[in-house]
Amino acid sequence: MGILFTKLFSSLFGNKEVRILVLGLDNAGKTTILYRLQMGEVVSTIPTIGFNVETVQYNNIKFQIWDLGGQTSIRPYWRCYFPNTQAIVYVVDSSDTDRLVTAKEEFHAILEEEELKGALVLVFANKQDLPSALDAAAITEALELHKIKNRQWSIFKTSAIKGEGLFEGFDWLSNTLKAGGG
Ligand SMILES: Nc1nc2c(ncn2[C@@H]2O[C@H](COP(=O)(O)OP(=O)(O)OP(=O)(O)O)[C@@H](O)[C@H]2O)c(=O)[nH]1
Ligand SMILES: [Mg+2]
Repeated sequence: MGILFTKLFSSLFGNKEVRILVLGLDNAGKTTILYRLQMGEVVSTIPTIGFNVETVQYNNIKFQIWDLGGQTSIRPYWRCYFPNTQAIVYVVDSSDTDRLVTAKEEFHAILEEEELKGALVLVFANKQDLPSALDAAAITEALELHKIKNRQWSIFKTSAIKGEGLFEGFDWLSNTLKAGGG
């Protein structure tokens, strides 16, 4: 009864809690994004071995954000974090054209995972401040986003360094979650 009441209470007053995973190749900007969202500033990062986790309150939703290391040798451990995930934020370095095929392959492998079947997908085409960055249409094509079936997804251009695009992405995520997705 107590738990039921608490759940009812928090759904009425919007304290929804959502677990999200931030995935993507190493150097994509995942940790920079996490701390930009949490603290509103750019922190200097080192490659993540393992994970960082922070809670960010946004739009009446408490996002528990898991930022996982993206190096080749660490990627196999991503799956340990898959259960109970409502949304995936997939971060791409839009200037790293040499590795877009790898980014696409890892992305589609994630989409195949049974445990992530119900998760919403938000793609961040990051590092838009760099002159060599591909735009959202090019990243959409490179990642073959239009092949996604039976799942809500969206892509946003971001610059974690400048703090651009991140909240637009989280607006989409919170609106889609509130509308019953994920
Ligand atoms: N120019 C530019 N650089 C960025 C941006 N976002 C991140 N970076 C830089 O890219 C480098 C890698 O950023 P991280 O956030 O550590 O990358 P990561 O995805 O967490 O990498 P792993 O932890 O190894 O998986 C750092 O030097 C960041 O400052 C961006 O929007 N623009
Ligand atoms: Mg990192």
